Amino acid sequence: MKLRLTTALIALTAAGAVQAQENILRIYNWSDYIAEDTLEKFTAATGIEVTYDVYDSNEVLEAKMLAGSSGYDVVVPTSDFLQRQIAAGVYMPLDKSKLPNLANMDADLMAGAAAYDPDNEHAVIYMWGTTGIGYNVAAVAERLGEDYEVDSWSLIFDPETSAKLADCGISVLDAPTEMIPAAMNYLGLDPNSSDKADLEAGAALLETVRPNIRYFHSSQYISDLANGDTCVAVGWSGDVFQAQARAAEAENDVEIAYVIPKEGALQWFDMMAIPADAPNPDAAHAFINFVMDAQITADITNYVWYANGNAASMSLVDEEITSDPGIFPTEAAKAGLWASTVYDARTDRTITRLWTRVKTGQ
Ligand code: SPD
Repeated sequence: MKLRLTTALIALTAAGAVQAQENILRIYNWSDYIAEDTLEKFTAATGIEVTYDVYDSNEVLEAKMLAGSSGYDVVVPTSDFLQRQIAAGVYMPLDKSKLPNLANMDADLMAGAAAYDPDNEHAVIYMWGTTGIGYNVAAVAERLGEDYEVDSWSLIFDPETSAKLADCGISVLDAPTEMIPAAMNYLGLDPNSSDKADLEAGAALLETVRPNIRYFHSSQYISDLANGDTCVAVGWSGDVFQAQARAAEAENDVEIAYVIPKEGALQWFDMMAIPADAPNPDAAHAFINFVMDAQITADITNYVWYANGNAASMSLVDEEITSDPGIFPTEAAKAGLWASTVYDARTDRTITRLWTRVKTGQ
């Protein structure tokens, strides 16, 4: 009798543990990419507790996804990485019957994202942005002259220009599939080219300006720009605006600006997706649907300064954000934006090798 009771107790405890587990949602998202109260509100609305980890590189996320059993329920790859991860069977198709807030999404932007994920079968736009240049207005003017117009990739890629800025600190993203195409574009080559000679030319240009670059990192530049510890960063639009906001809050006399260079820039979409082996796909769907609520998306945009793909949220986004051409590019700037290239495995290996050479000189 005693044994039976114990067995029943164990069974109950195990069921309880499973249930408790089912009420946890594990999210893996980019750093500095969510409003302060989003997760709290989600838990209040659904009773689902959240664990939240961050990364600052698609390569790091990809390694985890390809290894499998990540334990995450929602992840946020950029659309080009998403496409090849879908091909590798990393994500489950979304159950759209659980996503009524899909009706809030901007049809044109979702159609753009569908170029990487036909019919938006596996993912929904979280935020989108551009990869441009953040800079300290006074520090750059001091070195290049009050009349110097910051509107070109030459700030980084012209060795004479970047040499004049090296002392105040230039950082670039540790993102080879963004930096090498940006250099190719500056050279007048197609940034979407997978041609080895073109990629080598882009990498060679980066090697030329390497002595002027203080570091390669994809998140540290937010605080460094804001504190005046660096003066130029190749960065993601919203992150640079966060640096601007932090400097303004600190009242430290640092003015940060963001520019989409006149030669053009990468436009990217970060996408919410559910790993095929997610422990809690129901909670994952609930979270994705929650984020697509107009007010929740607007709150995130208002906090992280990134454009979103949610048409219904736009009237709730601060005018300061909707009217900023660095966040919502003008039609003229849009014409110069290029979309991310999806590289095959061989080209990807070439890029990785070139990037190691750019960073280490070997
Ligand atoms: N701090 C959030 C940064 C989000 C950047 N997304 C990556 C875009 C890659 N092209």
